[in-house]
Amino acid sequence: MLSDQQCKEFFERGFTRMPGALPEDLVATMAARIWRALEERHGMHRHDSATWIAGGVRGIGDLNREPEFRPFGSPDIRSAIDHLLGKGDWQEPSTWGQILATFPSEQWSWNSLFQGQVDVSTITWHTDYPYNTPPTELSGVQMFGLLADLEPGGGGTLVVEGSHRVIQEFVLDQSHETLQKMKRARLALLNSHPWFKSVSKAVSQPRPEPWMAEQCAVINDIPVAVAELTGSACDVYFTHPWLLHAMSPNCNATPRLMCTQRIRRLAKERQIQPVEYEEDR
Ligand SMILES: O=C(O)CCC(=O)C(=O)O
Repeated sequence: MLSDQQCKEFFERGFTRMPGALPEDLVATMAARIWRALEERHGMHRHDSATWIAGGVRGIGDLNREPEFRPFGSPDIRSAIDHLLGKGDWQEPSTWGQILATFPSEQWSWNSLFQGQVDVSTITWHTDYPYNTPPTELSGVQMFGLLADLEPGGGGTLVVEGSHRVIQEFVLDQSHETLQKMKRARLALLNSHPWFKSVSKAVSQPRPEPWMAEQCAVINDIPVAVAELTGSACDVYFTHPWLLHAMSPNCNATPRLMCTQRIRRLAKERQIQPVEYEEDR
């Protein structure tokens, strides 16, 4: 269950943090399973940073099918989802906890990571939910769970606070054709205001914080700002389905271990189209 303040934050800022939402033993088990896979598949050892491969880890996307990850859907998490979407009004996911892991590198700056690893020249702001759902209705909720402590600059997911409210207005003026395709709608959104264009450019600074502190604006009377999901192991962020977010480089010394889970609201008499999780980009 979320507090009134957390609900207010969720709807105003587009995200709220539930500290200590996951049991410590569960997080320890999940993290141990990830490390076992990293060792088996990539030769990366938990206590030997010389074996770590910098950047986002690929090839562990199947882990969430394993039993260690199922308890991510714990009673506390379920009760918070019930609170936001309504009990019995959301679809039980087939798996829980998609892994997000990014490793540090001393040599790579924020800028070079973006250019070399994440994307050619841009920060790819996106949502994981389509844009053709009724703007007044919450079509789902996305969660980001921390499986290790996460300091600023350490690869935590970047979000654009307030962007869900901009999107709620944006979709009202768009054609059915534009909204039908996630990529088309996303690009139309990012081209709809100069600020979105400016925060999509690669960043030529060694660390993200100075850049991030300046990235704020007011779009159609809605305050927007770039923020980073940080916190302690076991914390869970609940985010609005239309909160823009993006991967970020890890400029710290410790690996970023998180997992995400998308929950979709059950369709109410054809109003909500099935959620496309994979954007057609
Ligand atoms: O790795 C990240 O932090 C980004 C995650 C993301 O973009 C997503 O789950 O859609």
